[in-house]
Amino acid sequence: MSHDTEPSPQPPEALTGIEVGQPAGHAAGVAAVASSFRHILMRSGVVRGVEGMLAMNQKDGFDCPSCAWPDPDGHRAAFEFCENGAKALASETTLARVTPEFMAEWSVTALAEQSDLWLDKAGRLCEPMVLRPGSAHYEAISWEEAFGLVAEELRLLATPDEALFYTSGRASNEAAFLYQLFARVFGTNNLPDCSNMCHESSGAALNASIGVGKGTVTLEDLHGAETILIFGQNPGTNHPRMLSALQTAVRQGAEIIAVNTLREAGLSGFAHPQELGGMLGVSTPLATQFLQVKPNGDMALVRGMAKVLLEDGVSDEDFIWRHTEGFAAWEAEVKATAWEEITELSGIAVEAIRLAARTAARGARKVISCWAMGLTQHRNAVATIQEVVNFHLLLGAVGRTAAGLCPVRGHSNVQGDRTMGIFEQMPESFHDALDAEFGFKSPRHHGLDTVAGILAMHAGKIGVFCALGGNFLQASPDTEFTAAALRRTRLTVHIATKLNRSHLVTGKTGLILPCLGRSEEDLRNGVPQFVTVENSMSVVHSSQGRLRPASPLLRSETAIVAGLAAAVLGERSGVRWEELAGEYDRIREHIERVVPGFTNFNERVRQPGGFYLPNEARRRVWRTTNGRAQFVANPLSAFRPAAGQLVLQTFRSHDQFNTTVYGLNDRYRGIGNERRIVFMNPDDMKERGIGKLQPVDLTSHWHDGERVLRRFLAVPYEVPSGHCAAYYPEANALVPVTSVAEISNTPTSKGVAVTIVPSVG
Ligand SMILES: Nc1nc2c(c(=O)[nH]1)N[C@H]1C(S)=C(S)[C@@H](COP(=O)(O)OP(=O)(O)OC[C@H]3O[C@@H](n4cnc5c(=O)[nH]c(N)nc54)[C@H](O)[C@@H]3O)O[C@H]1N2
Ligand SMILES: Nc1nc2c(c(=O)[nH]1)N[C@H]1C(S)=C(S)[C@@H](COP(=O)(O)OP(=O)(O)OC[C@H]3O[C@@H](n4cnc5c(=O)[nH]c(N)nc54)[C@H](O)[C@@H]3O)O[C@H]1N2
Ligand SMILES: [Mo]
Repeated sequence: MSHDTEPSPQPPEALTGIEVGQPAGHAAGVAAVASSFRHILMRSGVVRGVEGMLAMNQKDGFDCPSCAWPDPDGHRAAFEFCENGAKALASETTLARVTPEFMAEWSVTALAEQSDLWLDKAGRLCEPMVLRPGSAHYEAISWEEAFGLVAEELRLLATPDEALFYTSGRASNEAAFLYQLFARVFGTNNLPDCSNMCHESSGAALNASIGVGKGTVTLEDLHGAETILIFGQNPGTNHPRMLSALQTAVRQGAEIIAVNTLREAGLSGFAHPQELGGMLGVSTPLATQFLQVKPNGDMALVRGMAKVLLEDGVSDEDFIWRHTEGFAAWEAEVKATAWEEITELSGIAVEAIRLAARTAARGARKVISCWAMGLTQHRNAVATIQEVVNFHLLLGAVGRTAAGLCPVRGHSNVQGDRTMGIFEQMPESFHDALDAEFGFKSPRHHGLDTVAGILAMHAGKIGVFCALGGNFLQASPDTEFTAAALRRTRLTVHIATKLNRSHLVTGKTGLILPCLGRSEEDLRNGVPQFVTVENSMSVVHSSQGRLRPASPLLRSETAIVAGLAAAVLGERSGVRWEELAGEYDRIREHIERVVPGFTNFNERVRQPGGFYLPNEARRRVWRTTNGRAQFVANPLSAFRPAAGQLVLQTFRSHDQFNTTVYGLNDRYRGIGNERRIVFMNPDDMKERGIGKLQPVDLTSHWHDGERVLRRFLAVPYEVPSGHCAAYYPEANALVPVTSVAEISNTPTSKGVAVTIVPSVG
């Protein structure tokens, strides 16, 4: 490494002055409205901010760059967004700029000493910039020279598999489709993505169980459900618009059962910020049953619920007979599981498990299960999700109106990117269609996912790392290890809107290629283009930015990918890259012929609101190996660390979008002005001689050694004894890179064994 001092991969350790109050009893209300406007007005200015807010999530506007929750099919409010969507928009439409002059002033080492919040506030990236070998500063570079540099480095590789092409889930369908095509024509399936760290476990579980890796319900289904189970999810913060859907369901008689290790505000109640009562703080109670599970106790809980129904003799025999396989083996497994084991692992009493199971089995058994990272980021995540599916199959609650499975996605287009082929192991049928369309032979051997990619970089096997969005360093586990891995490459390339820590920990050479954001107008040859995205419920719709770009030198993601591909592949491919990037309809014509479900794509996506992709499991057609939905009999498990250790989960505050930190508050949990904290059970604190707000050191334990984070503040909180929680990305350094979920290879960000002791000095 040629820089004088290596920039630190960690944010600085300074504490900022914590304020601790009471956790909130419900989400949203007028505080959410006030917070939305504060963020927008402070960062984007009045005109740009309000213009942006009026176009967001409208049928002719752009898709909110925050989460993947769907928009209503019918009527939409004038402001169809939430507090955190407003923060995402404010961050994108900020008036601050990161220019070459800014970079001349700030060395990479000096930038690395700033916090993630500071880096985001530095503003929008304005023109391509390069960090040359041995240089301490980024400097301007022309687009053509930048593309040439990437081409040169890629040509130097011994094999195409020495390149890694990462994608974050905000990329549009069009950009993602071109990007995977570029990687595959180049000759590799090394297409890791953020999904590898997110809902990969859901995809793996659902594919094996019901033959499709996506959810099976629509917003209408949710409105009509009788029972909604919400596992391991904090919708008040991460999917605020889900709360309006839950409110509608509750008003129509649904009962909500929340399963979480913490009593999150958004699960308890919701004051709709766009209703008068809500503004005044009148909240609709949401969950009527709150099951505070032990960390990773969900599989035991769901098994218990199934055991209750089997003991009650409740099942949908006809459905099981016609549609499923494996029932007998699973039934035997459930019956053989002792109640003591179930209550011990779940931490929930038999009576509460009975009530939950019988609630789900009442009425017409219109049951929907929603889940997010509290299930997917554990060692046995795939088995846990399959137990949820088993429970639904028992009740015949899949592929029926108002019943089904609902993995709630994170990034606004993470599901679409996968549909477009961003995956290191796409099925044979996709490759065949791609090859036929473009007249080449795509590589068939599987590529590297995120964790495998980090290990390969660390072993010196990767020369070029390229990222379409995201913040790979801060999103990945094991921050120090991942930093060392990135530094072993020759070139790191980031197509990005905002400066982040991944841009400061580079290969020998580092490149930043700045792109347009969702909210901005994308003119190609003078004609405004739109892109498309797919939400969490498989609706594909258009997204068209309206605002003036942050800088005239920005290019769209699609144009940048095409530019890279043209420079790298030139005559080698028959693909007319520049022509495709000149008119996105042409890209969509290719998508239509390669990806199932996109017939008449250009026409249908121009219909207001877009269209639903076909989902065969919804129609009870099962694309599994034997054409039936599978009961999968996994042995019961739960992650239990050694004596004296606690299970740490790393989660989001209310003031962040993944690695982008908008502020230092976590309003619903009563935290002000600090992120370096660990939420602990008061008894666990007492046992360790730790007082309120005392600085503590956290050590994670793994077979390859220990990882330590110093000087976090201990906050007493209502977490089950044996559990604790700290914020992502600050705590990522504790997550061992090889601690992953079985099958899905997802880092176990919600299940890390730690010890906590008072800091000395
Ligand atoms: N504003 C905002 N919106 C976002 C994001 C953001 O950062 N900010 N991120 C987006 C992305 S990419 C994603 S994937 C989603 C993430 O959405 P969430 O999954 O809601 O995100 P987390 O903050 O990781 O919250 C995990 C929840 O699971 C609970 N939990 C932890 N362990 C367990 C367990 O073992 N069992 C159970 N039952 N519960 C457990 C935690 O207490 C917490 O409530 O949100 C998306 N939307
Ligand atoms: N410990 C721990 N680690 C986790 C998680 C956890 O719960 N705990 N969650 C995991 C999850 S669920 C996910 S999804 C990943 C997220 O991983 P990533 O998707 O890699 O991370 P983000 O923070 O969403 O990426 C933010 C960056 O994206 C860029 N960006 C923003 N908008 C755009 C755009 O429109 N185009 C382009 N090209 N770039 C843009 C900006 O430069 C910004 O800094 O992190 C994972 N990591
Ligand atoms: Mo995610």
